[in-house]
Amino acid sequence: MRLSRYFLPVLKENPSEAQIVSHRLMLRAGMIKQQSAGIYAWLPLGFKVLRKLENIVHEEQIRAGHIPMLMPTLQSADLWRESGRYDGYGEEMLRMQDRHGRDMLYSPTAEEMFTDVFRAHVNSYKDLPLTLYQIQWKFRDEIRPRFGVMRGREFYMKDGYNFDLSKEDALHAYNRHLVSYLRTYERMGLQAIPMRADSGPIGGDYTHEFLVLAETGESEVFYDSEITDLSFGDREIDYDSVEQCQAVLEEFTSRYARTDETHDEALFNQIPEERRRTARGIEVGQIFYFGTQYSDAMNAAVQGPDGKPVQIHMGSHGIGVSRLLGAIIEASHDENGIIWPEGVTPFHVGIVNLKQGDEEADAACEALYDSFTAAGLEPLYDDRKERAGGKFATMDLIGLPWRITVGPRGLKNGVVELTSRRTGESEELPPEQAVEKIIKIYANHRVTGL
Ligand code: 5CA
Repeated sequence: MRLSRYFLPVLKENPSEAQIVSHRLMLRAGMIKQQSAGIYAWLPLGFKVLRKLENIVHEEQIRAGHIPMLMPTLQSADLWRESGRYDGYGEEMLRMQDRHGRDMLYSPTAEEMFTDVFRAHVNSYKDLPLTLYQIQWKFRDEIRPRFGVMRGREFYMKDGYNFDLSKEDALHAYNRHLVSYLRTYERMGLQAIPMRADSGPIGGDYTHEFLVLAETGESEVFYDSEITDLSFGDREIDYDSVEQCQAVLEEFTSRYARTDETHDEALFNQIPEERRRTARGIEVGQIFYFGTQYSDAMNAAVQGPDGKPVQIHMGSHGIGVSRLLGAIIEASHDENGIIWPEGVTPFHVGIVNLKQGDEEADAACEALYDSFTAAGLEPLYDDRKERAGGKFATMDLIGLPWRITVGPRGLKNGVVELTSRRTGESEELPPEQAVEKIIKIYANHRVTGL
């Protein structure tokens, strides 16, 4: 993409309405624009990152054997009356009537609708296990929408639902989700810690929240510091293996890590004092096993081998896809702007032309642009007739992890400058070597975008 032809409405001034750094930087970098309280327009740069996060989630869900589909955002209230949640859900649910006076609602989550699709089409034990999921907009009329996309009213969520024949099978689905979530967050450059949590209006006894540690997080968390040494890394897991998924669950959940809702001071105090940590965290996902609560209420059973009906054990599993943008920025920025992890960056490399209009500089930039594009990478070329200082400031603000600076002086010596956004370190090298280096860096971070 050439910056002169892109739509990147960056703001020079700090917007006064933003209280936390991620919200401020998303507004300043031209990623989002507020349309109503807690409802945002996703401008091209924000939309690009949102799509990359969505694609990572899809890739990891499909790897775990889960099946993507799409539900409508508007649902009939009748389904929710059947499950018994319509009255209890309260003011967070946005309710409306259509022209015939039928009660409708904007989905805050979709247990009922998935259970409804399941009961309409699945009749036999032979069709299980089954996990269906979607990535779709949700609406919760939060009493205090704040911090930009972090607590929105309209937000983008991956929600998945497993259907199993026994508690044992459903707990395997739970463990499988935990493993796939660990992989997902790591690919996004995040450490998200599974913590024992409270199940709230979704219900059920088994639930973990995934939290990214950040001072601006809304949850208070308590954990054993050993947990932050764990990393999933690039291990290959057989998602069908009960033992392998169980082993990962035990590794990542055996140490003390709880949100304030489930915190137990006496247990916490059994950890050696130097390892006890109290901090704040951003909840980027949650997994639940809730048994037969919805399948019973909605008569979703299948026929077992002996012809008798078998109850369905379910769980649901969510990732806050739009919230993740805020969480990543909270975890990765400096005073000049965002620092995108390679796995989610909107463009892979920025090209800054120090002297637009200079024949040699222009030609060198075009050649770099073509090489990256041919290699399947997305460069952002700042080809505007602007001062170098302004170009650097924009690149720093939008946070591309790598920048190549091209100017007549360097070109005389056959070199360009390659700069890391994270460390600020620069090196001079011939353009072909800079290209090679960037291609190598991204070899393990391929995500298709827009
Ligand atoms: N049905 C279950 C799992 S699919 C469910 O709704 N879980 S949830 O309530 O925990 O939401 C899943 C994730 O969505 C949360 O972990 C959080 O990351 C994100 N989320 C929840 N509310 C908001 C909100 N108001 N703004 C942005 N993200 C949100």
